[in-house]
Amino acid sequence: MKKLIVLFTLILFRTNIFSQKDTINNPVPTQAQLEWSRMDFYLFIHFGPNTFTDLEWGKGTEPEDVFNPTNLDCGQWCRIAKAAGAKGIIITAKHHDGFCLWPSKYSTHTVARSKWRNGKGDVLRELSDSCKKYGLKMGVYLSPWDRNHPKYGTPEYNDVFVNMMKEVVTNYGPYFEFWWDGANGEGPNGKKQVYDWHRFEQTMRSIAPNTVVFSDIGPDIRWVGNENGIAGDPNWNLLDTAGFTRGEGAPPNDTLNHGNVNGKNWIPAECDVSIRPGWFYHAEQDDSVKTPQELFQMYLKSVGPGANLLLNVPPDRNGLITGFDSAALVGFKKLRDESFKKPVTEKRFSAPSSTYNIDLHQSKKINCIVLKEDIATGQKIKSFTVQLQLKNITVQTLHESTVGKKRIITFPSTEIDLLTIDINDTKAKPLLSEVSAYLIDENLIEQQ
Ligand code: FUL
Repeated sequence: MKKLIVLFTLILFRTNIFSQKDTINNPVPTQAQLEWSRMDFYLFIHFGPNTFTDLEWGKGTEPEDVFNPTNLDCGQWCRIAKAAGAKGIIITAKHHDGFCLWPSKYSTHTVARSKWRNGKGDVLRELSDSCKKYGLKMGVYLSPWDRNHPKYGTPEYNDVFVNMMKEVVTNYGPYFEFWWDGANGEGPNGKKQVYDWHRFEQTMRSIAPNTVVFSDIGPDIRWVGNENGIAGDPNWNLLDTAGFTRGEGAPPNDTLNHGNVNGKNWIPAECDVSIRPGWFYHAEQDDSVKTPQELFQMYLKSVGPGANLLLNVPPDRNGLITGFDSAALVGFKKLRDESFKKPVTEKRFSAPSSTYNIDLHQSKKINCIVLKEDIATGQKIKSFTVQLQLKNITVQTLHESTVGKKRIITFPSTEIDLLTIDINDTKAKPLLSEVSAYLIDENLIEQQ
């Protein structure tokens, strides 16, 4: 009996140690983060006075009448987003110039003071209604930096910002994502603001607990460290934020790009990038819209290493997305469809293993592999090897790092009949949930 008790205690003790080992430093995503991770690709809309003044950073002194789209149609934005296969739209409700695209009670620098629709217009209302109509998720960018607001640089501005957050969440939500830009400077009086980030975070948590909040360092989603649409390899969904602040006090760009392998917080990366050189519309950039092929390359470099792609498509002075941009977006969607609609092979797994063999039963050419890790219980795969084999001979071995929610690997077309994935190094027991292989247009693969 004594022996049995000792054995039982030992088993309990062991189980405890293992479960502790699995939970210690194994951050997991919240349900909202998990759902966000599945979105992969959505649009960013930069729209406001800058659209009409040809500036990128408005000064905040622009008269409200400057904002006057002649033919605004948020339905058109949504139809284009749908045609592009984007899952949602995030709009600059207020950029650094402080102009509010909705009739805020907490500022005089808003659409209500413009001639546009006799001061009765409301871009957030229209976009919110259109997103619901077309089944798109909506997000809002609200710049903390405000070059117009007279209270900027005083503690009262924190009240203004909190009130504005409440206003846009309550009147036009729900949102899938809320965006705090890290760019920061002086207000109209030359004063700098001491932001009450703690209060801002608490406000968002209490009024929109299912909305993920983006900034350089989260709390939910991090900046990827560049504006070129390139996520790191490896790409960890984890980040250490202790001792860092938003803006200038953020971790180095390289850290934001890769994340921290042993990071304490689940804060995955989002790649924000513009389809044009600028964030706002400038007519002279009509011939510099990225091509479908360039967008596809960007997809491989952002969604490919497991980040989300937030692609900016700025409407013009009519309030419409131009034909240049929409053609590029539709072309981009066609390339994704053609590439990923028909896998050469596709396998799902439900049990963890260190080796996965995928027998094609006949020889076939592939040049792309897509892997998925079940991240609901954390991100665990540190490195893996892919062996491409034909008639029992290994024709190529690829040494790779992280997997995460999705990992796309491309390589020159290779004829194979067996694909072997070996998980080499892990943080804890991982589950590779899916592996599929494709033969995509060779011209879409950049030679490495
Ligand atoms: C930056 C801003 O300064 C740019 O104007 C743009 O909004 C970009 C997405 O973020 O920090």
